[in-house]
Amino acid sequence: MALERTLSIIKPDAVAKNVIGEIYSRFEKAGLKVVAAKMKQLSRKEAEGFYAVHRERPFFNALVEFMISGPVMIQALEGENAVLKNRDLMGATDPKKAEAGTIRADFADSIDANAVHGSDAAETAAVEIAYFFSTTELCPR
Ligand code: RTP
Ligand code: MG
Repeated sequence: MALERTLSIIKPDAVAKNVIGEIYSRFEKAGLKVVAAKMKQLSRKEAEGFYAVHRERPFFNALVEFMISGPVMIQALEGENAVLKNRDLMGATDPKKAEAGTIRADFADSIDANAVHGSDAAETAAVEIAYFFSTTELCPR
């Protein structure tokens, strides 16, 4: 088992629903620790840069518009197998397909407004954490 870090974003829909605490509680119950956090209104440039891998996808513009539609809560989480653990807590991208009891099943309304982001691999997690947090903003390992 590896102690890992992953990047999580509570998206504008979930922030607007006032469920930051409920989502943090799920991280805590699963043994994931918050090692950095900030609330932020993303600029268009920041959102486009963050989701740059999806630039050519048909949903890119809608995704960026949604991500800048209100403030987001961004956190780096640490724990055993943090990347996969967080993806399990999140559930499937489309909340209609998300397993009962997952964050997306419980709080998301659609594939566009789907409550949370989570890194999909350890390598992308490192890039995504560095995208939002400087080393001095992260708890030391
Ligand atoms: P995320 O990156 O936000 O954690 O979501 P994910 O890994 O579950 O899904 P990904 O394939 O990375 O897609 C990023 C976000 O784009 C939107 N999307 N829309 N309409 C569509 O077919 C579609 N596919 C993806 C979703 O909001 C997804 O979270
Ligand atoms: Mg993704």
